[in-house]
Amino acid sequence: MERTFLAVKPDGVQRHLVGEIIRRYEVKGFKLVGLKLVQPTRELAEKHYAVHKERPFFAGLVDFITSGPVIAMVWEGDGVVASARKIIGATNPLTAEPGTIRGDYGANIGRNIIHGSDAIETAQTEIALWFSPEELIEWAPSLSSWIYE
Ligand code: 3AN
Repeated sequence: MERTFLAVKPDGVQRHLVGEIIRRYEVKGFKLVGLKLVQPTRELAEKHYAVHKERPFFAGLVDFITSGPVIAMVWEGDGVVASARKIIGATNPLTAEPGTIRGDYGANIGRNIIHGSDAIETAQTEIALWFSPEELIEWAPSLSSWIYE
């Protein structure tokens, strides 16, 4: 089954959006298989955002993501990578659709509340970067047959 990595960034934690964000993925029907509060080190942040290291906003992005605790999560479900990104909305909260997390709660591209893996391969890399295998729990949700045909 497909898995994705999601992280509520320090702005989302400070703004008390953790419960609301988790709620959106729970009610959608996805399965939570990993969850922890993490104070990211610079090393972790630089690895996580390595693809952006030549971009002008890289240093600010690393400063921001290491500025406070982050809620790191792994969610599982059919098509979860792309669907989770739709629930998140566009990178810039000012252009993100209302109804998405960034569209509803964000007002600035540098404070866009949540990260979500952009592809299945990226998700695998990010899950391995943020979680050890023992931290991911296999469990059988009792609602499965009401969510999946
Ligand atoms: P997304 O998070 O939507 O996948 P990416 O991967 O293009 O977006 O960018 C990673 C993060 O870098 C964004 N979530 C945002 O915090 C930051 N970022 C992207 N573009 C800019 C920008 N032009 N100025 C400041 N920060 C940016």
